[in-house]
Amino acid sequence: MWLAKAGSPGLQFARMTLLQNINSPADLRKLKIDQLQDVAEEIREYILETMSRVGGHTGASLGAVELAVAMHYAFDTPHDRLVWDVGHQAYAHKILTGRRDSLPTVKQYGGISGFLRRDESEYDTFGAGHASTSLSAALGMAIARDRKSEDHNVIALIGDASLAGGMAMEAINQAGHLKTRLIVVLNDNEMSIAPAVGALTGYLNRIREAHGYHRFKDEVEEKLLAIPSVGERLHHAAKTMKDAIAAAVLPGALVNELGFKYIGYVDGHNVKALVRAFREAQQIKDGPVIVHALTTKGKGHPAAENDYYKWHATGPFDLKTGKPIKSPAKAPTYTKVFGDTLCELMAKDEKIVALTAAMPDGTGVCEALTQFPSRSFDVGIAEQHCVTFAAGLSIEGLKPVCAIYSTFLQRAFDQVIHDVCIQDLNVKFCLDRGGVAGGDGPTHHGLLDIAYMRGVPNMVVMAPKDEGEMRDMMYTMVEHVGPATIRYPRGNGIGVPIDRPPQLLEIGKAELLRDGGEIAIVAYGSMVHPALQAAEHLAKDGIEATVINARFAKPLDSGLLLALARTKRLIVTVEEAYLAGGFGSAVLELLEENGLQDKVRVVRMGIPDRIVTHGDAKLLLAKYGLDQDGIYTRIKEAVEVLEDRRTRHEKVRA
Ligand SMILES: Cc1ncc(C[n+]2csc(CCOP(=O)(O)OP(=O)(O)O)c2C)c(N)n1
Repeated sequence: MWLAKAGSPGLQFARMTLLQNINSPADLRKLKIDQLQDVAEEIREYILETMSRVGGHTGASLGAVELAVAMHYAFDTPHDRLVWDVGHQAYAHKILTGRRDSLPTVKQYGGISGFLRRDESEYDTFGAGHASTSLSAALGMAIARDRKSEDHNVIALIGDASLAGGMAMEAINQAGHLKTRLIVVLNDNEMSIAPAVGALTGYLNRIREAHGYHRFKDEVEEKLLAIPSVGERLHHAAKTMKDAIAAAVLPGALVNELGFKYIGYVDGHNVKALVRAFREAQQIKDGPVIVHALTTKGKGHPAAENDYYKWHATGPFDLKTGKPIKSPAKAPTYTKVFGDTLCELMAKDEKIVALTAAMPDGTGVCEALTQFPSRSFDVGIAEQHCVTFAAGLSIEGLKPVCAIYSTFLQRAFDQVIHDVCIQDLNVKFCLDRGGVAGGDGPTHHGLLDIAYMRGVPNMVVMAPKDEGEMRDMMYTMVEHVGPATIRYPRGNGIGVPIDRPPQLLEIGKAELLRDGGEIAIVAYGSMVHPALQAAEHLAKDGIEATVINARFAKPLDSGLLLALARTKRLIVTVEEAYLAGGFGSAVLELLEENGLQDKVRVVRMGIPDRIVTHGDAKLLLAKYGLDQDGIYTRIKEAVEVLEDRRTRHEKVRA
């Protein structure tokens, strides 16, 4: 069968000769081992063809195709528990586990998730999206298995960059100590999203470089076995010696000293070799084992293999050339404005240091890494370390700027409190993807940062209304002494001029954008412009509204807000974040502290207490009323309630 795909610019068909009959891993296991490489090829073609139209984690998933095929073949999934780290590389796993035909819906509203979700499939044994969680979860499952006297395998698949994450290291420490039966599959492609960094990467590279040694020892073994009569004995002696050498030269401390057995390394694109290695791993019952597979990110597309950095994740692209298909952007992204402004500020102030935790492109720090290599650091997937490292830098008088996605900083909450704010250190946090992240979904939405940052003493918390104000805030942030946070959304700015030098803003001062009427809309960050548009729409209906750009969630502009509370009938707060503990909560707290909670009606607009799914960000925001129309409608409703009350009140008085 050939699956026809409408509108695809390059290859129009994905071959599905074998794949069409694989609706579950049980179907895969009915095939002969010799057919598996073909299955992998079909999957690869299908992923490429689909991603060229819808975009996704193309490079990462292309690199793990054979791993997925071999794991589902060698293990009895879902009885054997397969835990994927991050889950961005798991498209082949999705295809093999009943989601083949849904792949074109990946990351779209109502479609399948781009990561792993327990509610999506029984084969997604552990939900993921953030890195370095698989080993801890798998170890927990393995210990539970042992306690229940069950016998299934527990397998964690983890990338080389995620393995260097703190949690993974902590799990290795415990697994080696407990000697629990656990299989760790290391998907080693020498890459994070950017090239992997750190000492562990150097160590894995040394194992790769021992390739020559491996080949040599295999050849010697074969030759010894071929010698008649004494061959077996010589081979045994040599094997013992060889194992001793291997132990010393190859996997080294990580495995030998920490109690892991090591199988490897294996060509991660050779399904047969992988199946063999996994079967060998299943025989190891007395402790944890690492199967070290070498893979190539983007495997199977020349453009992706040549530039696997850019191909980690892609939008739609031309299948033949690999060139991205993009609609021209009207304005630069917030990420780009951040990266450029950071460099501008770094050029003027030598104390500024730029930090990213494995997201140089995603955060825009790549520019600083190029222009100021001695003052810029990619610390790897290590948000907690990043924050405390920044704390150390600031103690010695530097001004570290941590550029971290809002969702990933969640992991370093204690470091923000304990290592930065309690000591009132001069560390700056720039939170990209503050708000609804779109297709990446629940694990990637940045909806909590207002709450988690404003709750910590000493922290200044702000959000710009557009990319121009973002530049002002960045300047204000580096001039301010003490911890400060800026959050900004994913995607493009709104197209305001950004060529004037950034201005210093007064900390805790809001901006009055429109004045009049009995209603005040107090909007925060990305919601300011939709609020202004809603006010214009309301004005056409004869309803005047004051619009405030709050700028700061902490400290609040209490003078202005209290004045509004005394003079307006309705205050509407709007934010792209969870309502619980968010900006609107801060306004309510202020009113309560000043005894004004009954003076004015307050309506808070934001995200209610539920998990927000994946999908187009605009669509998701509209769903929660967080766009011009939603704000307009909510205010109209609130005004009607107020009018009703007023009429009733007047009737009673009459
Ligand atoms: C805590 C956390 N920080 C950052 C990220 C962003 N991220 C997604 S995949 C990835 C790279 C993972 O590299 P590796 O584990 O080697 O897998 P590969 O993509 O190379 O297959 C990063 C940094 C994340 N998902 N979670």
